[in-house]
Amino acid sequence: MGVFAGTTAAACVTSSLALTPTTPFSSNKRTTITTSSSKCRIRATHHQNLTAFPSTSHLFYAKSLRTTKPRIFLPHLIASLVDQTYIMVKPDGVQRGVVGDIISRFEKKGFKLTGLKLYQCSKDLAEEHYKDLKLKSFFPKLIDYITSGPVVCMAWEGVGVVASARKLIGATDPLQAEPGTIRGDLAVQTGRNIVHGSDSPENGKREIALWFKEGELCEWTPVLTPWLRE
Ligand code: IDP
Ligand code: MG
Repeated sequence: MGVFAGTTAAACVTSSLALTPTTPFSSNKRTTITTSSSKCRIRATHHQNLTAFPSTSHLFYAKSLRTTKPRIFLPHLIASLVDQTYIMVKPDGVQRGVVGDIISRFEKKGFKLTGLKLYQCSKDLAEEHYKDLKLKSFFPKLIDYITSGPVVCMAWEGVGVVASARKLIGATDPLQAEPGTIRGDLAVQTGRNIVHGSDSPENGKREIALWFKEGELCEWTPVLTPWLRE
């Protein structure tokens, strides 16, 4: 019984430690642990030490526990810094089976996916999307390439997402793209560079509006948000 209770208490302490990265549980002298049969109850005078965040976290800062001046948290200012970008896996990326890899890189980075679809685009849509390149000699071939098979259309959201996505994608010419970037890792030629990313926040908005219909985008709050931004 004693061994069992001790083991249970240790397990509870261990799990509390795992949730307390900045404030070690063992350093809180006013914390008491009581065990009864197979159940373990932990009572702490400073409950914040049992949470996943330090006690002064602006996210989980209980009014009754305030001892110091709270930090200023202005979510509307963060919201005004949030950009959207249009990312598209081109037909060669779909054919080569790297869609999952490409999506995964943006997910792992910490951006928020707000729109996703497999889509066979028309010539008109491809020409509108690339209208700035209309006078380039490669334009007809580019339109043939983009309309040669389905593409994967994505809308991603986040602070600095436009510039960061361009870095994740790498240079237009895959042979110039740094290893570690999508084009640097997965492609060898400009005419088959497997992915598109908007080049400015304005174009991000324009391209998302061009490729997605109303109702195809989702507003949601990832549960990982507090683990990505303080
Ligand atoms: P980006 O995709 O890196 O933004 P842009 O200059 O906007 O590059 O060109 C759009 C796309 O047009 C490129 O991703 C590529 O697919 C194609 N492209 C650009 N330059 C050439 C070229 O010299 N030959 C063939 N295709 C090109
Ligand atoms: Mg471009």
